[in-house]
Amino acid sequence: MFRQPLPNHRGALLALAVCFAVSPSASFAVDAATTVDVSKFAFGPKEIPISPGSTVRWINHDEVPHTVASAPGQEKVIASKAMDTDDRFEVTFPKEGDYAYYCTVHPFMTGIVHVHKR
Ligand SMILES: [Cu+2]
Repeated sequence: MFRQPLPNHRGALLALAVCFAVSPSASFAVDAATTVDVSKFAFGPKEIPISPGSTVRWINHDEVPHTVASAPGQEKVIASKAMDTDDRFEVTFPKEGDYAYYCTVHPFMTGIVHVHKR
């Protein structure tokens, strides 16, 4: 039958309220996705600084497919499929850290996402 999802939902709301109460200056940007252009076999900008909870959007402008993948040895936070021309791929980064990534088709293409509170 129909199960009420209320308790979980309530918990999430409470957690959100607590966040706001504890750090009123924290930025809860609403879809302020930072765009990285994949163009001429490079990520631009190569390094991007964002706040925790922000989203990065990669857009492939090249005529060849590229991927976006966490660098070897890194937690696999970033893992796109092959992106054709004009394809987009997004990742939201909830945790602080430096996320190095590369294109698995062209490993010389590298970039890094710096997720830090500011
Ligand atoms: Cu590539």
